[in-house]
Amino acid sequence: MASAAKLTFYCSAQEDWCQLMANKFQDATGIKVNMTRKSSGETFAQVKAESANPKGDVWWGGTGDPHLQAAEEDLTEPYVSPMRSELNDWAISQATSAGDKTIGIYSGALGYGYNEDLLKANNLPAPSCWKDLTKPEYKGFVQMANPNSSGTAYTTLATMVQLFGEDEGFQFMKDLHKNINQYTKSGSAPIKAAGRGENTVGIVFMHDAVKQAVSGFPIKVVAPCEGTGYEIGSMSIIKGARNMDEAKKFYDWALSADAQTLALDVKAYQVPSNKGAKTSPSAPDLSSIKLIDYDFKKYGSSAERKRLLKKWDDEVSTLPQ
Ligand code: S7P
Repeated sequence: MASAAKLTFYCSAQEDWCQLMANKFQDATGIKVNMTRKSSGETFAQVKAESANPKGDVWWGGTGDPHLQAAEEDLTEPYVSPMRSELNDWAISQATSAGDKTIGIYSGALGYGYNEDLLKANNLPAPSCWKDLTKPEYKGFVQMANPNSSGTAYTTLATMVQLFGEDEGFQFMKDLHKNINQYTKSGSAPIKAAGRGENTVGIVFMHDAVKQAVSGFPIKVVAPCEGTGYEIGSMSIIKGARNMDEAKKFYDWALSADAQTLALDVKAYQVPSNKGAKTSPSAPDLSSIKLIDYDFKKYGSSAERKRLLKKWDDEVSTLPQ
């Protein structure tokens, strides 16, 4: 008797979005989905650790840099989906730069958000630039994730190096470190904590801050004055996937306009890669934000990602606060 079709789905977007994608794909195809949610850097580490005996089939969501690193390290499988003609150019560039081993599924700008009530209660001025967050009055009021586990935080580190240059970018991270109250595992945790009133400023993707604001929390979203980096959230099929046909079915479905429009059901306000997918009026308008020309090829390369993370571990995380 043939066993039922199944898919092991590694997901690095928000938990509620991961769950929705798993359920809707299962409903649409009858393929039984087993989903695990982990942050981008953590999923990369898992895929690498399992490479001799792969357990996952498809990795959906999370920042593009670790997906590019996985492609370079030959941990993922090339695939050209028939859905590609429906996608924006930036999503296809992500694929072609990685030998078709990954593809863009959404895009979003980095920034931060703050809890307006807590800011007022602590007599703090409203920050509007990256450098504001290094001022002494914000000591203990800022939270970000650890760049080793989190794609959001690695994007932050790579953004500072590109925006200010390596020396000044690392100096920024060191100055910021003095004000950090906690490095979380997950990238969006700092703004969820701010929404709950347990933290004041969270360095996150702007869409993650918007989600808190539209959910009714007193969160103000900031596009920093100096300019900022952005992500191309990506998807990859894991090399040696045990359920390769199902992985390709999921991949094609996840690139469709209907599947990408599901994001709105969970207030995920990234820019979708399918040109026909719906966007929300609440979504940050990327064309009005000062974006750097983020070098995905360089900062998603294995050598550069490893180098920057080691330097952050050695020179920033070990400093006293
Ligand atoms: O789905 C929201 C989002 O911010 O989560 C992804 C993020 O990388 C996952 O969290 P980590 O920072 O912990 O890796 C982003 O790709 C995405 O936009």
